[in-house]
Parts: sequence; C-alpha cells; structure tokens
Amino acid sequence: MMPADPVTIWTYDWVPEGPRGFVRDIRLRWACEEAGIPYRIASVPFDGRETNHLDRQPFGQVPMLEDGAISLFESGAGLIHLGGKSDALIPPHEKARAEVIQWIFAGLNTLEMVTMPWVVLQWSKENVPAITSWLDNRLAQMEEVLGTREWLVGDGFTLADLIMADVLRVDLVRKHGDRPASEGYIERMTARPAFRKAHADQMAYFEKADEDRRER
Ligand SMILES: N[C@@H](CCC(=O)N[C@@H](CS)C(=O)NCC(=O)O)C(=O)O
Repeated sequence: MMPADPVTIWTYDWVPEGPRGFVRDIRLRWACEEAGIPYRIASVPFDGRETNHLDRQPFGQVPMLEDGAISLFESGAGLIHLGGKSDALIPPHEKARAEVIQWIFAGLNTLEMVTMPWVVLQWSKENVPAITSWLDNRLAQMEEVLGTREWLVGDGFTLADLIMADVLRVDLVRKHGDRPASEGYIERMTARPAFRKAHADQMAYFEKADEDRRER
C-alpha cells in the first residue's frame, strides 16, 4: 500500500516565549502523533499575522490544517477531520463518536470560552469577579466529572481528552484553586508520549526560529 500523503499543519513562523508550548498547532500535532498520521509543518509569518493569511484563516490566527484539497481553520474542526482518519482518535462506534464530538464542544465552547477571557484579565491584572466565579463554577463541575472517570469517553484516550487536557493545562488555570482529580488528569494526559513529542517539537520549532531571526 502507498503511504498516505502527509497532512500539513500550519502555524506561525515564530512566536514570543510566553505562548510557546501552548500554540494551538500542538493540538493537531498531538493528534497526529497519537494516531501515527504523517504530517509536515508549514508556517505563515508572525509579523503581519493580522492580515497576511486571511485567505486561510479569516481571523489571522493559527492553526490551519491542510489535507489535499481540504483546508481548515479552527483547531476543533482540524481535530474532527483528523479523527476521521483513525480509531485512535475517535472510536468507530456511533455513540462514542457522538460523545467525543460533544466533549470537543464542551472543551472549546464551555471551558475555553471562560478560561481564555479569565487568563487575559489576569495578564492585565484586572479582577472581574463575575468572570472568576464563572470560571470557578466550570472548573468545579469538570472536577466532579474527572473525579469519577479516567477518560471522558469510553475506556480509552480520545480527542475528547486531548482537547480537554489542552484547555485545562494552562498554567494560570492550574494554579488557580485546588482540583486534585483535574490535576491528575492533566498530568496523565501530558505524560503521554504523543503529547511530549508534540510539545518538544513545537518548542524546538520556535527555538530554531529564534536562530533564524538572529541570523537575519
Ligand atoms: N478558536 C481558534 C483559536 C485560535 C487561536 O487563538 N490561535 C492563537 C494561537 S494559539 C492565535 O493565533 N493568536 C493570535 C491572534 O489571535 O491574533 C482555534 O481553536 O483554532
């Protein structure tokens, strides 16, 4: 059998140190690593990002995923597309598939919808009690869920865990409060060889970009 053509994961050509290890191309890298899907990395310039790739990503963000004629933005959409290629990401049964997609939305739209604004407010040292209590509520609810199960869907790793762990592992969120079940979950998920490889590769990619910038 001919090996599959690699998919292309698009990211920035460089980012400052702060977001390294968290740029959302890691979600697509991690999924490909879990499933053994061949991939290559391509980049758009960080400088001018607001307008230089609007044809690929109408908000000027990353990541994007390209697979032949298919070109997608939104990390969740990219993950669901990759999930169609491997049972290691989305199990083949209809019920499990529906539940994985449900949890991807929960990660992105119920958790990240509050974690991100809260983190941005922390960066700007603004205290907005309504957002903090919204966050606290959501994190406490996830703590309940994670206290009762090892995996979000079925009896093994799926994209539901990938997205939930990636949303919850943000340093400021982890340091805020005490949630042993969530912490154990994040530790288990980020100890997975596929995550570690994806993380190390992203760090190396941006370190190499530092060198390239210095040489310019
Ligand atoms: N909902 C989008 C969010 C993408 C996003 O926030 N990407 C960040 C990098 S991790 C970015 O491009 N930030 C620059 C910006 O928003 O201008 C997704 O999940 O793909």
